[in-house]
Amino acid sequence: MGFFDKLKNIVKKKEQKETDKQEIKKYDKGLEKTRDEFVSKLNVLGIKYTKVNEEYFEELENLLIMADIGVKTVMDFMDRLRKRVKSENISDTEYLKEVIVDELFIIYVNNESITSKINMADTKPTVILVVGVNGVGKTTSIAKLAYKYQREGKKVMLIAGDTFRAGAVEQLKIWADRTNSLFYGKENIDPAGVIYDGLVEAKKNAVDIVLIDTAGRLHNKVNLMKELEKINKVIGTHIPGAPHETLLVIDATTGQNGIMQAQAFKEITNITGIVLTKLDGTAKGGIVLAIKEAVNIPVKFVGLGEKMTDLTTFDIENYIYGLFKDMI
Ligand SMILES: Nc1nc2c(ncn2[C@@H]2O[C@H](COP(=O)(O)OP(=O)(O)O)[C@@H](O)[C@H]2O)c(=O)[nH]1
Ligand SMILES: [Mg+2]
Repeated sequence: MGFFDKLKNIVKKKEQKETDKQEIKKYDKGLEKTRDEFVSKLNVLGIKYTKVNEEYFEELENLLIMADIGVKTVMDFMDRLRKRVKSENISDTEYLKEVIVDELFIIYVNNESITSKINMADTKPTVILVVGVNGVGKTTSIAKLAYKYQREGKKVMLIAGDTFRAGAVEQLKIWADRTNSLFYGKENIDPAGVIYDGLVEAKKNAVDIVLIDTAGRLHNKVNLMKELEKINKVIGTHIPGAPHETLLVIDATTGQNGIMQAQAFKEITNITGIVLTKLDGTAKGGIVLAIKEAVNIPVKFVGLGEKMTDLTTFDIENYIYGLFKDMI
């Protein structure tokens, strides 16, 4: 049984459980733009060519590249698709759509252990460092994570490591209040010092999860590397084994630029997961697959809107469902 058939069963099951149903809805809504663009074009292609031929393949290839899936991934995908068409003697483009869904899933899973799980510390607090360039959605994602953990009954603390940008500390403070989280932050002083003091407070208050916001605007790579090294050292000295996660935030609407950021950050620090924001704002939701291709770091969370509830653990089944629900 291919993934397409499995997906049908999965969706049927998920529609019966209220919490799962809500999750599917988020993906459904958040991927609307991508779906409208990609799936409607795929349908048009199926009407234009009822039989699979070379022109069909070429148009399909363009379509995938336009969805920001990543050139190498698209090439591999097309190779595999051509082979399958040949070996299984597929000629019907309607049926081929199912095979496409199947193969896109295989790309992502591709004999890697994909885990969206957050590495929780054995002894609290769990420290999550959040990095990324300006405007990608770091602070918003921290707020959304705080809200999520808070609802799970955890004691959360936010530390403002973006100390030099006007208003950044205050912005995080507001989110801390809204999410009932503890807060530590001071303006215009060395971030590593603020983080150190924040961690002391976190331990004193028996906090479960510490989320650390950072600045995204250091003039060059060497500076950024030094800054992150210093921050990591402070965290690790104070809490052995921490940070337990370093999440890189990428704005899905920035396409190739976002991929380049992921590559650059991977070189300067140990990124353990990606938060892909603003998927709702792009028709190029294929970037999830491109990131996998470019850096092979798991996408752990996706932002599917601006509300606090709009950040969700990345789930490949829900994602594929969101893209192809009209076909299921
Ligand atoms: N539509 C949408 N907007 C988002 C999402 N995540 C963040 N934003 C918006 O992106 C803008 C910048 O976010 P901010 O957290 O301040 O970015 P930072 O500079 O990285 O801390 C804000 O207007 C957010 O509301 C998302 O998943 N979807
Ligand atoms: Mg910020």
